[in-house]
Amino acid sequence: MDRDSDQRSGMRKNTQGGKEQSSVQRGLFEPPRAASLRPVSQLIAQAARDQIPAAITPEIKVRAQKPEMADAIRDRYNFQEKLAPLILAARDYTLNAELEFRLNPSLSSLPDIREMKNGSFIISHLADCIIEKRPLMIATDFDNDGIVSNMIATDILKSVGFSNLHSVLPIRDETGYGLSEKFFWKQHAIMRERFGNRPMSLLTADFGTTNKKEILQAQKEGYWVGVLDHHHVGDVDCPAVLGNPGQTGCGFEDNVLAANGLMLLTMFAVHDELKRRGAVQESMSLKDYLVPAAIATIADCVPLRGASWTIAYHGLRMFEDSPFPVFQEMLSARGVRGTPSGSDLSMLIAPMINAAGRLGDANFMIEALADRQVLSARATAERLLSLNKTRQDIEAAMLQSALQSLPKEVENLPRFICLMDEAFEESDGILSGYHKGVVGIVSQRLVERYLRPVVLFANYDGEASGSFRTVDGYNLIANLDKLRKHFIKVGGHPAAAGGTIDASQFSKISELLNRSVELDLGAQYKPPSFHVDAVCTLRDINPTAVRELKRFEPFGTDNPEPDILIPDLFVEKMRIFGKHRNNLSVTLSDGHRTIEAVYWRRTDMPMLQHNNRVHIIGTPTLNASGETVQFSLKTALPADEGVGSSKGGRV
Ligand SMILES: [Mn+2]
Repeated sequence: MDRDSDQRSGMRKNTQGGKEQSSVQRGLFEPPRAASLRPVSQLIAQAARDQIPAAITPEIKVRAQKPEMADAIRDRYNFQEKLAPLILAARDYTLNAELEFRLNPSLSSLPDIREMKNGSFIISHLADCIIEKRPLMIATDFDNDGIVSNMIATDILKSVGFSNLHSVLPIRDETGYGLSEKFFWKQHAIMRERFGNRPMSLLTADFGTTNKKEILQAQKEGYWVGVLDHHHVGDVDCPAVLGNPGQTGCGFEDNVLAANGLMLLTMFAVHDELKRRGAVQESMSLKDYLVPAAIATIADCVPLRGASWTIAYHGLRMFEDSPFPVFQEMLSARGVRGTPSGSDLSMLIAPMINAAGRLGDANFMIEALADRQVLSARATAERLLSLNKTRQDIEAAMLQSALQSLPKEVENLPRFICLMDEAFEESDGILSGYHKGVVGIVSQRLVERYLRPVVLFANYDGEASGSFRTVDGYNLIANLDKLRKHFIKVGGHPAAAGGTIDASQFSKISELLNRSVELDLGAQYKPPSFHVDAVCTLRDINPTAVRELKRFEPFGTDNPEPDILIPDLFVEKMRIFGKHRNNLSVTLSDGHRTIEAVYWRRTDMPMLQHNNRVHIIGTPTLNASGETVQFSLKTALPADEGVGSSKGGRV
């Protein structure tokens, strides 16, 4: 599962330089222009090109405000301004251990992986392998979580002098996702070539839970197989030594860790075990790996609580002390200097790491992320920047094409948006079709816009790979599990999943998916609720107040970005910016102060018209200098409209 993003660094350049002057002259509401593109279906007339259903506004609810608790939090934790304490109090934090853990999680609170079911078996087996120099293959997913899992394991095993190691990621276009049979046989041949007929081990991470057939095959070839995974277990019995907190009788750390966190704790424990057995002398610093682990943890959208929170919190704060310069170089390549924010990790760096596996062979990343040389790390960052740009171009073209293939009126949108197109193709600079490495991101964009579950399938020669995303209230993997027999394969998490179908079954499957949404969420469409943490004025949103929000960064699942409602502002100016002309910048005023708000990847907000009075909802952030407050806009409402409170009243 992963989350990807966009051109935030573009904001920093464009909002300060004179570069966007030209876009103002080109006209305000020019439709976003993707790289050259072609409609999904030739049946869609050119004239209808930009008639796409309007974005849906969620139902806005303001959380009950608790000013007294906010004051208590402010005093106890020395906040200067009231904004952060107000938000924490509205989120039901009180002066208890939960708040203490949110604001000061201790690294010593990280759990011992031996408490995980099969944790001790995996650790002692790996320690045996290393001491006896037995060949070991580590195979992980090609997304951020999988790449970082492999990088951590490989770097630590190298540091203890273990060389009988084959670290590998699948290549999407060659063997597809995960531990496929094709992938296993290919890697097995490499292992045989290198190590002959010696007994071998295979450790997978971020996949493996559902690969019963392939694991049995590997065991038949003499492998010991261990799996570190957090994907949905379902009712397939995994014949490997399974380290998956989601399995029956486990629940390790409340199942919040992504594969990279499981791998980090495992390798730390293996190192410990080697030391205990006298095989290594020096200690290992777990802290060295917290930066990549934090990025992959946030990118994988796991709940940011328990050990996931400890990793994400400390990784963000250790950024400048990382022994691996590539992360700093990636940030520089995106135009950001100095200490990153949590969203710099998720919106700028994580997509660059993901781009490699989306578009091709990401195997170079296992070593490139662990590179300790600045110059070569800089070259890696440049390479990833360029891959990410290509991914953005493909995404923009696919999104445009997907939008045009939807019914024109929002009332006619299906409850579960299911789209399929032919495999992605580029010829003479024209991008067409769906790229199977990018379908997930575009599904996510459609979820954000239409607030309902979405799947996009890319049809490669009759077999279509799909990526599912959803909204709160509709559990993907639970519902897909019930439709399992209609899929060639399917797996994932409650909020994101992947599946392969026979393309001829597409209509049937979309019908079944639509029916399952109606069963779950009712026959009538209701937009999901959006919770506002606090109602503030422009005066409350000063740089100190916004800086204090950083005390509970990074934001993500279970620790959402602070969402604030600022009532009654006038729209002063607007402009569209960005390479794909898909971001909208708005200057708003309360008559005394102004604020610049940015609507990322969207330009259609009918409320935002010159001189309109609006309530805005979104997240305040600081610009690069840290002195100016900007506002990342989620939505805007006409100022004469009241807003519901979480308790049912109006404010
Ligand atoms: Mn994962």
